[in-house]
Amino acid sequence: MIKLYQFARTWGIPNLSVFCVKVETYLRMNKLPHEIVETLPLKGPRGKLPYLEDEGNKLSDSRLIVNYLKEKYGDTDKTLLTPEQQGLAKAYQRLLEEHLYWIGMVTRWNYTEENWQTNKQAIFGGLPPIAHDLAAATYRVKIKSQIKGHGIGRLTHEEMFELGKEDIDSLADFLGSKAYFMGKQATSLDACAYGVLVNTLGCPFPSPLRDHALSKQNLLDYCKRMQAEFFPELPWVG
Ligand SMILES: N[C@@H](CCC(=O)N[C@@H](CS)C(=O)NCC(=O)O)C(=O)O
Repeated sequence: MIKLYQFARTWGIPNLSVFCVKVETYLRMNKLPHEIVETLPLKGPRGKLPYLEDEGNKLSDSRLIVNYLKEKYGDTDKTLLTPEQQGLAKAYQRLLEEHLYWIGMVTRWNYTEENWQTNKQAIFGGLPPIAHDLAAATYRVKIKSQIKGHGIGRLTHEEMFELGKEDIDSLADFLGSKAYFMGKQATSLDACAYGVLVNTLGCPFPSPLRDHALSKQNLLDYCKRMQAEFFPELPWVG
């Protein structure tokens, strides 16, 4: 049985990590039986979550995990999408994971004190009190350095949110009135898009990015639809 290692569920959404949501959604979308193991990133092969075990194979990085699952259990994207559509879907995946994701990271780790406390409690709240503060402070230094290394952390918040709003506009325009990002059927891009969008729209992190995303009714409806379809046990909280 496939084992998916990820953060504990919180806030009424599948996961506080966009990459964990992506893999779990992909598994459910493709009806691949699996069990969930709750853990923290340090235990992962690359020090990050999610990671996955399957028949003696231990994989980390959601992109490589999805590639592995496609190769081993079948790739419905290939049957549903033309090569041109596959290229477009890949480009959107990169927008979501390599750009918009990082704006979400700043919003949680280095924006307002209120957001930081919410983030800290969700990730480290399960640890004993002394370990809790120490682990949170150590990780915060590490993530702030990642944010700076990426480059997004070198912009002002105002500049960064302007770029994030462009991403949201692009996603809202591209989705339009379609049921899923690539048309009438869900593809792996939806696993990824839902992961990022539910972590923007469905979480308690006030920001200009979330306000802008909430103003896009089609993105909000999409998130609610995806959650009802693939996580029916989690009623939308928002
Ligand atoms: N490219 C990786 C990114 C995974 C990732 O950054 N996971 C975060 C949680 S969202 C993590 O575990 N971070 C811990 C760290 O950087 O120390 C993937 O697609 O899986």
